[in-house]
Amino acid sequence: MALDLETRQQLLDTVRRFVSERLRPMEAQVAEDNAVPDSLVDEMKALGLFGLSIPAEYGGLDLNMEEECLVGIEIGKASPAFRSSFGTNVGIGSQGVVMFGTPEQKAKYLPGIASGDIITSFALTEPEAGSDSASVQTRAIRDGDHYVLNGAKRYITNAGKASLFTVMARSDPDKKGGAGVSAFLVPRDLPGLSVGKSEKKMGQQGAHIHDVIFENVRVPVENRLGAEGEGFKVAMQVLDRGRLHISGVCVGVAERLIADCVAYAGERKQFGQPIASFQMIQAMLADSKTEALAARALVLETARKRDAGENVTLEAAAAKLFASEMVGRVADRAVQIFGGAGYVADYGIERLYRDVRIFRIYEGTSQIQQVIIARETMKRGG
Ligand code: COS
Repeated sequence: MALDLETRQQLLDTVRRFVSERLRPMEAQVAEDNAVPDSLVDEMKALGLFGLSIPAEYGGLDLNMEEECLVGIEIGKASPAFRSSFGTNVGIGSQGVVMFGTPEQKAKYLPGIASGDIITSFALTEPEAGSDSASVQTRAIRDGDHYVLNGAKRYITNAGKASLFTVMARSDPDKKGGAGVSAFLVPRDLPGLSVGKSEKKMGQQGAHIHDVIFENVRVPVENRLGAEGEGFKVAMQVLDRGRLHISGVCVGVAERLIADCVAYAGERKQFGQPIASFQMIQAMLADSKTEALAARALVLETARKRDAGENVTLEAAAAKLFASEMVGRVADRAVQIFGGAGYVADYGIERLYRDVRIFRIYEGTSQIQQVIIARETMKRGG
């Protein structure tokens, strides 16, 4: 159920204050240390950020998609590494349980996910199954009242801290593609599950991705999420939703970069005047602002459609495609407007330029979004 407008405003004001007073001053330090301090994570927990999307009966804030995207926009104004601390709990790590979990699974896991006591990860990608995610090779062989999991997952966000994984694995080797895949809730402490090192990345230092290895991990049948063979559809519906959330974050980063550019262009003087007075700088600002406004409108309109019960597979893919490409262009223009200062580390612009690059890749590359948009458009007849 939607929040009343006053409560919504209060929530957004609180998040805005948290971003400007607590997160932004820590950005450079977090990037340097490649770690978000536990004390800040505790503050995020206290604000309810881990439970934005979890129903109220399980202790979450129960936001609808529009509200979640609005929070995502505000959070996007701080380094995206911060969001990653709670991003899997709000999105791909929890929504399988919210949408497809049994009452027992929900009661067991959602309260801990909402409070942040349980950190979650979504384990779909494998070395040989990236964009072609239906071809997962991790096996789940039924053995009495267990499934035995064997295989390896790659680039799994928050795996280092996760205590609960949503794992897509092939339960029927005779079925090709998504049809043979099931989803499982796999607690980290099951014997045979191990997590690899944190990968060195281009950006978003402070957020971590790891391999996850399964060697004869015995998962109780009651931990299967959805019916056997339905795991790929679980993953796709979780991603439909996740893509919308990410799009909101892209809008937030873009709005922040535009504000940073306006401030800098007003101060920086060349040829005896602030560079903001030059039309070529203004043109870059105008393009960035126009594109950010368009992305904001697309994201929020799609979120409202989803809240109204419409299928938004196409629109969520379009929002992800447009918003992630848009923030890449905005970040590129920001480096240009800042000039040399955009290229050196002190101003943080080059850091954001690197940080936003992953938005065009994870939760489905731009090219996969194009595939989805084209297919759905043809399915709908236009
Ligand atoms: N919602 C519900 N069901 C969906 C769905 C969705 N969004 N997308 C696909 N499905 C269903 C299809 O309807 C189909 O069901 P039937 O077999 O009953 O007809 C089944 O799933 C297989 O779908 P499809 O034939 O479209 O699978 P493909 O392998 O051709 O393509 C893409 C699927 C490419 C769209 C998918 O693999 C994908 O999104 N890849 C990117 C993965 C990704 O985002 N990875 C990031 C890692 S997670 S951070």
